[in-house]
Amino acid sequence: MNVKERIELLRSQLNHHAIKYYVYDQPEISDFEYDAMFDELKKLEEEHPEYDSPTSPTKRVGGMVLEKFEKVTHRNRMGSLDDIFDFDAVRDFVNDMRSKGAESFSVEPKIDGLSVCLHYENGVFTQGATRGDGLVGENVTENLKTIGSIPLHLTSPLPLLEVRGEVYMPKKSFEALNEERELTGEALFANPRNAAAGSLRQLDSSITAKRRLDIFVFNVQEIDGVDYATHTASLEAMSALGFRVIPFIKEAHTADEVIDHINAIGEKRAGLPYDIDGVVIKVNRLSLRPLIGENSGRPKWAVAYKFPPEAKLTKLTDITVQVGRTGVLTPLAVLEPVRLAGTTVRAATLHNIDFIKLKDIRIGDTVEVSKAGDIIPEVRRVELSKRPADSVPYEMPLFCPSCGEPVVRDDEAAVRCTNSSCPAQLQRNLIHFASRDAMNIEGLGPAIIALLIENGLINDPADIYKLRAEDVSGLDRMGEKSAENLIAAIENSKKAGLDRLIYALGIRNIGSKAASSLASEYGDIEALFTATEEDLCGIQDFGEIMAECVVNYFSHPQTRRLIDELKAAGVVTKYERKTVGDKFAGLTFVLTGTLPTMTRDQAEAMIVSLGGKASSSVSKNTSYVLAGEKAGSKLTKAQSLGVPVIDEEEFLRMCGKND
Ligand code: 0OX
Repeated sequence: MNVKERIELLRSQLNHHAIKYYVYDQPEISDFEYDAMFDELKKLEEEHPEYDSPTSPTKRVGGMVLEKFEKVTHRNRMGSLDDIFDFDAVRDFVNDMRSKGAESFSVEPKIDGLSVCLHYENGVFTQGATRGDGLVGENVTENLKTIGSIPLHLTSPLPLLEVRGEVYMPKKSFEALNEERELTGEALFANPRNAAAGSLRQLDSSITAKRRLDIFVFNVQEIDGVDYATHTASLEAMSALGFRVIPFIKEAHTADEVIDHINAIGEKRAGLPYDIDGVVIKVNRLSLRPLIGENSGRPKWAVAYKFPPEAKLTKLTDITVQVGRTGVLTPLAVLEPVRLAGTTVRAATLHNIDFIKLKDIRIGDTVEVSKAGDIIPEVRRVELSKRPADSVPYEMPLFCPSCGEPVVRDDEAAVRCTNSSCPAQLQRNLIHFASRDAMNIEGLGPAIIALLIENGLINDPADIYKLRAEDVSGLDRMGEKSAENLIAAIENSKKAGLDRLIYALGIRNIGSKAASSLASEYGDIEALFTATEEDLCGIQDFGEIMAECVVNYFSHPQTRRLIDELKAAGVVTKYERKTVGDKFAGLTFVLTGTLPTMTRDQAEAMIVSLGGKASSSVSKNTSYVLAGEKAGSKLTKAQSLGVPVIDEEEFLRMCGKND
């Protein structure tokens, strides 16, 4: 057997075993044997790049890094379903469909993930795309290849096949991923669906490969050369072709049978290793679909019955009040712990006093809690029959629970502590001021800030710049070295720049993007003291509320004092365009592939700092394409347009780093 034949044999055996393992859960060989075949194939492919194939099983580990996802116009519209919420609506749907000739229905779980379509030519997986708006989605082929249960080669070489399915993250993988992210300090995903969507939209497919996604196929979008009479028959055929097909699908003939199966699926729901949020009911006979038709992309021959959110009764033992950064007091229900949709719920937000009054929620009540969108716990209603006789309506505290100063009620439902030096507010303000996207003072986290406030060392952000190493080193758990490091970080933050400073001030409704716009438009913090709402509304993406918040903030005498003190401490309050030279003035660079020593951000920062521009697409106006390993289509385009292509070494020379 020659090398080419050996490679082909290994590929076809690995494809066969992947289907047995991932799709049918019936492995025929051990992991060890699979790995040995995989390693042999990988080695042969490395030695013989001439036999490379985009659908080799070795491509499943990812590694292709894209600049952005290409848009894909779907051959077949990826319609969305109308939702229904009760069994009367199920009966109406069944009766309506019967009047249009339907004699049977398929009933299947609705997987809570994201919809994709998979395109096969001559049995080979050629393209996979997200649903997008149903007409145009994104090409996520490389990422989909990392999902073991998506066959790269079908068991039969059909000329053309397009199927649709739901990509999801199993509950266990979701929990493990979030645990890992908690350890590394990354933001947690709210639910498995968001985690699956975030994972499938990674430009680096090796990240997707690590995320353990899976798929269930639930519809044949297009097929050449074969006709199936029913949806259930088409899915059986898809299973034989190597797809992992939606489970617990059942054919039902009457509304009662449909409802029985909805209930049966509902009973399985909590025990399933993945999330489902309802049941899809489809007219089973495929020839009826075009006759029944659709309503702007919503098929009339199918509906999604959505499960009611899980709700449980529990006792509300207390109402506590939190003071936010802007002084708003938020009431929080303290609950007797209760298991809900996979987690233990101990507290739920009560939003504001109007919410409490509307539902007449009282301490000691038994309340029904559910998870809104199955994520955030919410008090839905009070079980009045269980209300203690001596209960009294709840009133918000008249004094701030943190500083004891009187609170005021806004025209909105919000109750606010207006004491600008309230410790709870002050602490949150300072945490924000020092945070990474604001002044980025490394080492000045919540614990140290709390200590500094407790010890009377800081009362406002300007006090940070008055700290000396000896003040800090005396604090609990603070050695001399860490004190010095902290003072150095504080010193360094003075140069953070006007954009970060404005964001750090914590002006209501001004996020980091708005702060950047203010910095570049006004150039100097002083100019903001005289800016009018009218001027501010002229800034792109600025609305009246934002403008009002800025004017209001800069009209306070405390703001004047704070800014004067920050200036006196040497904090930069003028906008400095971050350039250190103009070598690259007028030049546009496009980056592609992975550079040997620099990250993309570093290279882009260097280009901008030397007065150049970094762009994402190659055109005849591109001055240079900076290409690294695995450079993609941009490199080809640069070559075809005659744009000079440089590598990292050349680039560093141009920057003046290598001479
Ligand atoms: C699901 C799911 C979604 C799409 C094509 C015909 C109607 N999330 O599990 N959609 C459909 O069917 C739609 N079926 C499903 N099982």
